[in-house]
Amino acid sequence: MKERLLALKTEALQELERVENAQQLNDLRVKYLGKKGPLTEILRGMGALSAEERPVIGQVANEVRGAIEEVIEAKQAEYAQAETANRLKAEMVDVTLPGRRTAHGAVHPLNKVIQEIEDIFIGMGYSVAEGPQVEKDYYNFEALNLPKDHPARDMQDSFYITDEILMRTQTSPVQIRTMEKRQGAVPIKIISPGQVYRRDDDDATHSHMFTQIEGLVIDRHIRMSDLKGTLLQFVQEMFGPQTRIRMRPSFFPFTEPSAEVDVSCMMCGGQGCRTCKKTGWLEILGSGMVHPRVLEMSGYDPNEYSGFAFGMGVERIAMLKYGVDDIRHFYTNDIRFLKQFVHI
Ligand code: 2NM
Repeated sequence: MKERLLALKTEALQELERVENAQQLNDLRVKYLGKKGPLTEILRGMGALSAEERPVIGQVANEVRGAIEEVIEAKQAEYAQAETANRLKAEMVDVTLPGRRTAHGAVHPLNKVIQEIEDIFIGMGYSVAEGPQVEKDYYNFEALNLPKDHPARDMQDSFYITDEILMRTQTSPVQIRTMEKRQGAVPIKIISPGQVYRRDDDDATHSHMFTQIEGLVIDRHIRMSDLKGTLLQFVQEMFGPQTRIRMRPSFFPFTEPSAEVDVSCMMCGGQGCRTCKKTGWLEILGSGMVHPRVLEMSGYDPNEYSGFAFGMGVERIAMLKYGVDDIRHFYTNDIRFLKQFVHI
């Protein structure tokens, strides 16, 4: 029996020498050490041995098993290592390779200017209010002291949806809605940015849709100097601390008195250049003290409260700021135009 065991060991080790892969190795493990293998069979037959022989043969059998196991385990480790090495090689990543650039969007120049203006007014305690672009005639005209027969309400000038509903022509209806909602409470300090619509033929300086920001302040004792100080603070934050303003008398149905506000040209500092047509001034704002009838219609007693309001075109400011020569660039979405603002 000892001879059989030693022969088995020699045979197994010889066969293991010739093994070429993990599969073959496993097959040999099953063949020699498995439940149906010769070693198991020999051990099972040990019951027939004498008490003297049993431990001797048992020891030899264990040695044979141990020798075969040792070779199998060594080879298994070898194959496992080789497999790991192969996988690492196959999955190797060169972390020093430059990455692929992904295309990414950017904030539209008009939205950049809106955000900048919002930040300035938020810094002065204002809130941002928004409202519908499809608006009732009442909020867009009637409540702004533009009665039915007013020339500015010409059907030719606005996009009407029905007799009573139109695309808003300013963002002032947002301010009327705010006054209504606040039911006479003060203070109101809001700005309202958004798209507005007018029936115009598009050209380099006109668009049937454009962007406006209007502001409204209502409280007790609000006067023209508050308007002037607010707008001076705004333009100095927007265009630089050396910026000056001048106010010229004007007319709007919803403000009295009304004023057109010019800023000293940010291109030449007021010296006169192409941008300001040699005048040193640029017209960028309309403004005034809220008309008593406007206050009254929206629930504010004009004997107790007063307010100022102003409005500006965002495209015009963006065109001045970025040197854009055609308003239509803002809407045609030519990627070559938009890309110029990615880093600004
Ligand atoms: C402007 C110019 C002057 C204005 C007035 C109002 C309201 F609702 F209070 F009556 N909101 N905005 C206003 C005043 C707008 O835009 C050129």
